[in-house]
Amino acid sequence: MTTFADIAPILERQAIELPSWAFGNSGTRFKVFGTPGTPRTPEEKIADAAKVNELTGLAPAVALHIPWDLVDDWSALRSYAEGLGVQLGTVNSNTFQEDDYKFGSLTHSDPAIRQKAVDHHFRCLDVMDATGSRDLKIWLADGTNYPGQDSLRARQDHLAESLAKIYDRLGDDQRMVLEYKFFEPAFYHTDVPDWGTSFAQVSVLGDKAYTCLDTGHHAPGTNIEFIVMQLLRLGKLGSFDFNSRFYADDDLIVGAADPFQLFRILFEVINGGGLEVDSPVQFMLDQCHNVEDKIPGQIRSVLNVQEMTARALLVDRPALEAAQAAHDVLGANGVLMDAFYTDVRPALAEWREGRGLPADPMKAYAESGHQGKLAAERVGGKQLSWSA
Ligand code: LRH
Ligand code: MN
Ligand code: MN
Repeated sequence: MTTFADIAPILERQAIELPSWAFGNSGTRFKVFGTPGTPRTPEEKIADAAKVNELTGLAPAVALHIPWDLVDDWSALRSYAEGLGVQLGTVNSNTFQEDDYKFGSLTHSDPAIRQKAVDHHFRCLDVMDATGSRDLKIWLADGTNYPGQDSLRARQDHLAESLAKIYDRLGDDQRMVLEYKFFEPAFYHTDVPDWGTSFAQVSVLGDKAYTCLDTGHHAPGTNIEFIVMQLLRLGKLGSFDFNSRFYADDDLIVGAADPFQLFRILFEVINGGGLEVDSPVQFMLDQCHNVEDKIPGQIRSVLNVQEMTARALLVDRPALEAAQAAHDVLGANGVLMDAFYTDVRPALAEWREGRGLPADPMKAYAESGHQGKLAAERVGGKQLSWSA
C-alpha cells in the first residue's frame, strides 16, 4: 500500500507555471466581459500570479506571451517578479496577430515574411536572455481553410527551415517546445496539427527541441494519455499546456470537464518519469477565465492538478503489476479506480498547514478580501484582455 507520507516528497517539488494571459479579461468572439480588479500592466498580472503562489506554494513561475507582455526593461520586470517570489518562465512567441501573417508565418510562401517571423523568435530569445527563461514555446496559427489553397508539402519544408534557424540561436541552457493543434484558426489544415508532426519536426533539430502537449488541442475522444506515454517514451515531451474542454479549445479550468482524464494523464506522466527531479517535462496552465474571477480560477486549477497528482501517485503499483501479469482485467482496473476514487483533500489540507500554507487556499482567498481590494485599487487605466 502506498500512503500519503510516501508521496509527500514528490508533491513537495510539484511546480505549475501560470500563463500571464489568464489574468486578463477574456471571452468569446461574441463578448469579452470585464471584471473589476483586472490587471492593467504586465506587473499587475505578475502580482496576481504571485498571489496564487503565495496561497498554494504550487506556482513559482509565470509564462509570458510576446508581444502581449511587452515592457521596456526586462531585467526590471525580472527583479519585480523575483521580489514577489516568482520567476519569469516560458516565453510564448506570437505570430498570429499581424496582417503580414494572414497566409502563414514560419510556413509562409514568401521568404521575407518567413524571415520576419524568424526574427520575432530571435527577439523572444533576447527576452529570454534577460528574463532568465529556459523555454521558447512556439504555437503557430498557420494553416489553410480550403483544399488546394496552398501546398501542404512546401509549407512543411518551410517550417523545417524556419525552425532550424531558430533552433540554431538557442543558448546552451535554452530549449524550444513546439505546440500542436488540429484546428483553429485555420479550419482545413494546420501546419502542426498533431503530436506526430511536432515530433517529426523537433526530432531532426536536436536535443533542445521538444513537443508541447496542450490538452485542449485534440479531437474529441482522443486518448491523450496514450500520446503522453508515447512522447515520454521517445524523450520528447517538453511541456504541458493544461486546461479542459467540453467542445473545442475551451481553455476551461483543468480537471473541470473530465477529472478522470486528468488522472489518467498524470498516471502516465508518473509512469514515464515525468515527475522525477531531472524530468524535461514543464507543467503549465493555458487557460482563460471568461466568467469566473481569475485569481481563484487559477488557484482552483493548480489545486486540481495537485489533487489528481496525489491520487495518481497513490496507485498501488505492485498490486497493479501483479494483476496485469495475471491478466486479471477487472482486478487491474479496480486497482487504478481505487486510487482515482481516493479523496486526498483532507490529507492535502493537513500537509499544507504543516508547510505554513492555508489548509484551504480557495477559502483563504475568499476570506482575505483581496479581490475587493484589487477592485478598489485598480481604477483608471485600461484593463488588459488575454490577447494584449
Ligand atoms: C493556441 C494556444 C497557444 C497560445 C495560447 C494563447 O490555442 O493554446 O498555446 O499561445 O493558446
Ligand atoms: Mn496552448
Ligand atoms: Mn489553445
